[in-house]
Amino acid sequence: MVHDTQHVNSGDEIGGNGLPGSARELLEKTTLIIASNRGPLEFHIEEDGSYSTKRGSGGVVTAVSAVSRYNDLIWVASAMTDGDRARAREADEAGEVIISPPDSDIRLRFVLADEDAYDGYYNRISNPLLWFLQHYLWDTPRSPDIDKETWRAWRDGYVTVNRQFAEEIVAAARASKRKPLVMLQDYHLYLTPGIIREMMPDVTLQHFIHIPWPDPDYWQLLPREMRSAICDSMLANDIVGFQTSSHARSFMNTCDFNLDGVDLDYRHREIHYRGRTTKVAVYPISIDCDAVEAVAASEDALRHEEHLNAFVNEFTIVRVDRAEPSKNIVRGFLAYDRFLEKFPEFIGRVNFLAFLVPSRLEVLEYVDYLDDINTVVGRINTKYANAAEQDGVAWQPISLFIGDDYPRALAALKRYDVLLVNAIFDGMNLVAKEGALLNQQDGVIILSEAAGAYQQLGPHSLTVSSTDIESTAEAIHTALTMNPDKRAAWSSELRELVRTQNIRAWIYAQIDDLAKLTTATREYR
Ligand code: GDG
Repeated sequence: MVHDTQHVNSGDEIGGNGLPGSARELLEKTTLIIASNRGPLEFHIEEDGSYSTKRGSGGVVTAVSAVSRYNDLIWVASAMTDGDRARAREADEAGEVIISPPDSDIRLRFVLADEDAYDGYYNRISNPLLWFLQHYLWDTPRSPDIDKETWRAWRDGYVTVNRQFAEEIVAAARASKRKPLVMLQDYHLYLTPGIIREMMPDVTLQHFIHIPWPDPDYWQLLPREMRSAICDSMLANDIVGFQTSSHARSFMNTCDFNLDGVDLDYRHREIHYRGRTTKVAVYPISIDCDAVEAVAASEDALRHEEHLNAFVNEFTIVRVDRAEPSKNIVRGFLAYDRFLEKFPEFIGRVNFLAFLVPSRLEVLEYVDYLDDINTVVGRINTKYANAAEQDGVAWQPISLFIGDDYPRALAALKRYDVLLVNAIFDGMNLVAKEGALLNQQDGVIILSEAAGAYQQLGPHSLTVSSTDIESTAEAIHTALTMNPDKRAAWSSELRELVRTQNIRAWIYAQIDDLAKLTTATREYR
C-alpha cells in the first residue's frame, strides 16, 4: 500500500508565515484564477433591491483565502442564485469584467449559462452521469442508458457550458496585467482546459479532481466520443491532481486507453501527448482545523452537544454523511444489525446516531436511497423494539437526524466511540478528518479501504471492505472492545496528522508544484 502523505508539505515545513519562498514569489507575479461550478459566495436580492452576499463555508474557499494575500485572485463560477444572475447581467451591461463584492476580498466573474444548457450540463451530465460513473454507482444491466436526451445534454449542455467557462476564464486572464495561473476544480469542467489551451497556448493550467477516477474498463460505459474528449482536454493541463495515488494511476491508464499517441512515464507520473507533458500528482484534500474547531466550540454546537446527551449510551456509534448512495449508509445499518445479532450482550448498551444531510433530491436515485435508509432503520428499530430499556424507556438502537445542520454534526463528532465511514468509493471523506480532529472519547474510526481518507488515516483506523457486512460487524465489536491505551494512541496520531496535513498544506503543495514547473520551464521570469 502506498501512503501519499509524503507528498504534502507538513505544517512545520510551511511554518508560521506559510508558503515556501518560491511559491510566494510565483503568486506575487501572477493572477490566480480559480474556476469551479459553485462559487465562493452567493448574491441575494434584498427587499429594497440591493444585494447582499453570503460566503460559502467550503474548505476550498478557506484554502484559497490563505494564499489570496500574496496574489491578485479571481474566482470564475456559475451564476446559481437569482441574485448571482442579476448581478452578472448588471456587470455585463456595465462592461464590468470583474465583480468586487463589497465587504469581501474575493473578486469574481460569473458564467451565465442559459437555463436549458445549464440543466443539461449540471442535472444530466455532471450529476448524475459523471458522478455515478466516477463512484462506480451504476447497476450496469439497467443503467446508464445513453439516449437522444443524454447526447443533447452533452452537446448543448456540457460542451456549451464548458466552453463558456473557458471564455470567461480567458476574459478574466486578459483583463489582468499579470500572468494567469488557472486552477480548475472537479468534474464539471473536464472540457474547459482544452478550450482554454487553444485560446491561450502559454497559460499555466492545473486541474484538481475531488472525486475518484475509475479504471479504463469502467469508463467504457461512457461513449468513446465523450471519454476521448474528456481525456484529450484534461491533457491540456500542466498538472492534474487527485486525492489518492490509485486515482492518479487510473487516470494515466484511462488516457492511454482512450487516446492515440499517449506516452506514459509512471516513474515520474507524467503523460506525454501531442508534444506536451502533463504531470499527474496526488494532493489529499484536508480540513481547515481552526475553522472546524471554532464551529465545534460555538454556542450552537454546545447547545446541540447538550441535547445529544439524551441520545448517547454506554457506547455510541456515529456517522455523518450526505444521504448519498456512494456513502454506503444502508450497509452500515445492516452491519450494525449483524453486530447486535452476533454480540447480544451489547443490546441496550449501544446507540447508533446517524446525521444525514438530504442531497440532490431532484435525482430519482437519491430519493429512492433516502427511502431505503428509512426502511432499513424502521426495520431494525422495530426488530429490537422490546429488547431493552434505556433510562426507563424502550431502547432504540438507531436514531436518525435528517437535515442540514453543520454545528450539530460537529457536536456529534466529539462524542463517538466509533465513527463509521464505509463509503463504497469516495474522493476523500472529510468527515473522517473532522472526527479525528474533534473527537473527545478516543473514538475509533472504521474506514472502508475505498474511502480516499484510507491512504492517510488507514494505519490508525480499523479498515473494512465496503460491501463486507460481516467484517464490518466484527470491526464494530473490535472497536468497542479495544484496549483504551491503543484507542488513545491512535486518536492522538490521527489528530496530529490532520493538524499538520491541513487544508493550507493542500493548497501550498499545489502552488509549490506549480512554482517548480514554471521555474523549470523558465516561465514568468
Ligand atoms: C466531495 C467528495 C471529497 C456534515 N453535515 C453537514 C455538513 N457536513 C459537512 C461535513 C464535511 C462535508 O459536509 C462533507 O464532506 P465529504 O468529504 O465527507 O463528502 P462530499 O460532500 O461528498 O464531498 C468527497 C470532498 O468533495 C472534498 O474534496 O472529500 O469525496 O465527494 O465537511 O462535516 N455540512 C452542512 N450541513 C450539515 O448538516 N452544510
